[in-house]
Amino acid sequence: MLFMNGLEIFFKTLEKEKVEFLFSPPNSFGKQAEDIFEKKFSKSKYLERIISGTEQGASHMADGYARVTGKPGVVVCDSDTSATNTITGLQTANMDSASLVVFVCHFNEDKDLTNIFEHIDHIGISRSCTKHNFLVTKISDLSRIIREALHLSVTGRPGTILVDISREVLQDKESFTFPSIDKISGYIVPKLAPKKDIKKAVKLIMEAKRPIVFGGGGIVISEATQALQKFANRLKIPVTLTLMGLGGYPPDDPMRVSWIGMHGSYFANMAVHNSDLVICIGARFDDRSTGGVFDKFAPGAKVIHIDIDPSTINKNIKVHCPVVGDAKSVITQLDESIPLEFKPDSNSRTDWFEQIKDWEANHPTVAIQKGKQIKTSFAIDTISKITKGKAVVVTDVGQHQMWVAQYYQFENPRNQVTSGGLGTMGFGFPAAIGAKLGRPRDMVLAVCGDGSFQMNMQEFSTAVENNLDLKIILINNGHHGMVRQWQTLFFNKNYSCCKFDLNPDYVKIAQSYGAKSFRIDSPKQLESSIKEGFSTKGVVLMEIVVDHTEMVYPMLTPGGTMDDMLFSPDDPIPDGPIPDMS
Ligand SMILES: Cc1ncc(C[n+]2csc(CCOP(=O)(O)OP(=O)(O)O)c2C)c(N)n1
Ligand SMILES: [Mg+2]
Repeated sequence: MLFMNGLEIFFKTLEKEKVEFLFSPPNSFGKQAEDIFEKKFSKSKYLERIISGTEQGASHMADGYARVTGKPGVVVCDSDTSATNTITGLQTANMDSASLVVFVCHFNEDKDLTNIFEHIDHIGISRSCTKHNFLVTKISDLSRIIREALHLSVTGRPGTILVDISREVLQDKESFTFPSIDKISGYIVPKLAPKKDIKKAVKLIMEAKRPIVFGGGGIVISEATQALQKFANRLKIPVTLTLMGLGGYPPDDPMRVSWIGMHGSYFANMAVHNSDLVICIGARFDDRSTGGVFDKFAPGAKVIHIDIDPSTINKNIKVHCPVVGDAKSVITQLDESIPLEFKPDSNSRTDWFEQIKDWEANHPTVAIQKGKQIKTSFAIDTISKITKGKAVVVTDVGQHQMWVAQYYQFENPRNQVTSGGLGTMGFGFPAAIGAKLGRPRDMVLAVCGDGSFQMNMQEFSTAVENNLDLKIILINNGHHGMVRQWQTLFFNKNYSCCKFDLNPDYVKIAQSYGAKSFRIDSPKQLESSIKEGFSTKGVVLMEIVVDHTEMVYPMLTPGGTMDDMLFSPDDPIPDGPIPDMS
């Protein structure tokens, strides 16, 4: 029998689970764990340590890795402020159903329940930003709990897990086993939906004249793209996507109808609003994708809601037909349950598609470059064309994020990485580092706002030290552009605190970390300069100086419904309370 101490069991279990990377800041293991790691695991083909600048950075890196690979991203940190710094990362990942596992190890003296210096209740703090959390107080539980944590993070609706491991456990000795975790008590992952729900959904689908699929991140997570293409093309059902669903359905498929939401396309929002059947798959009807006026959502439509997580159903929107199950399995069940000879009524479908085309013709989504200053929309459109929509694009939060969603034509699932649920500024750069580590052969771009970038730009050291071939597009509008947009539209142009009086020299900052960098400020040179940056090896920052007055349109009118959009500053703003921007 092989006796090991808890520290060894900890690393050994992660190694046997084939965890590729351990994300953590420097010195986070403490002396004894460093020694064990160095002696026994530093040559492992797994467990490569990625040293970040901060724990928040580490958690976004692990999150980015998880989103582009579908595997759990792992952070290891000490039990002090190291752990509290991961909370933003945990909530960011959890709101977007990303698989992040944070191991809080009491590497040094035990601060548990003693109320001494640096004592923290990790379980209490992390409860609301995790899918589940564990406190490990017995060494005999350690290996099993690690395995369960990793398993829980990627199964069902993926999410975040925090595991708090006491000092005693890490010091104790025990025989090492790699316990099986076939069943976790009380944890059921639905796959197939009950037949009666499928039957009800099938009836609604066969009767519908103006159906639409409202596809969310669940399509990407369950790898349902092909099943959905087959289903939608056969039954002639248009497919629109939420922000988190982008990449989940190809842009050139004949059924695709752009994307929906606050800055989604007019015609996609109109199609949802005027449909008679919304088939929501793996989305949660949040206010950014629906406008937030839940009682007036698609007023003439019945709603089928397919989701693996029953708690999302009937939360915001009253649903006529709930279907709990895995998106890909349920789409296949529906497809197989609709008789092969069934054909949707061709007149009503032709009218429906023509109507959507008319709406598109009224307000198409096109990027126009006018004037001497670069428009961000045009820059993103140019990048989409250069990369043919095939790059992994990781964004920060703000106007640039919305222009990426509008103009980057994501061809493939798991290629769009963005903080949709929490809107975490500072997410983009570290998440792009994790994404590049997870997908080393693919082109990875970080598209960052200048405000967001300043929140985590210390992570340059990780990108450069790991020789990543990572391209950073820094959109410099000298402002918190999204804040400025809201102040322009809704706060009488009271431009308070949105302009950077001191915007640093990003080219010099990048160079001081050993990255390559240059500035682009002329529309004429935009394309050639970006191509040059893309063909330069290593970490390359391209700072694009843009017109700070450009605004993201269209935009759902705050407090309005999905058919009520603004297209220019001249459009009248309705009276009434303005919802929160962030
Ligand atoms: C950590 C954090 N703080 C504040 C906000 C509120 N907020 C949302 S967008 C935004 C401005 C973003 O500025 P920038 O990164 O420069 O992007 P831009 O809008 O200019 O493209 C702010 C302050 C947030 N989402 N996250
Ligand atoms: Mg900005």
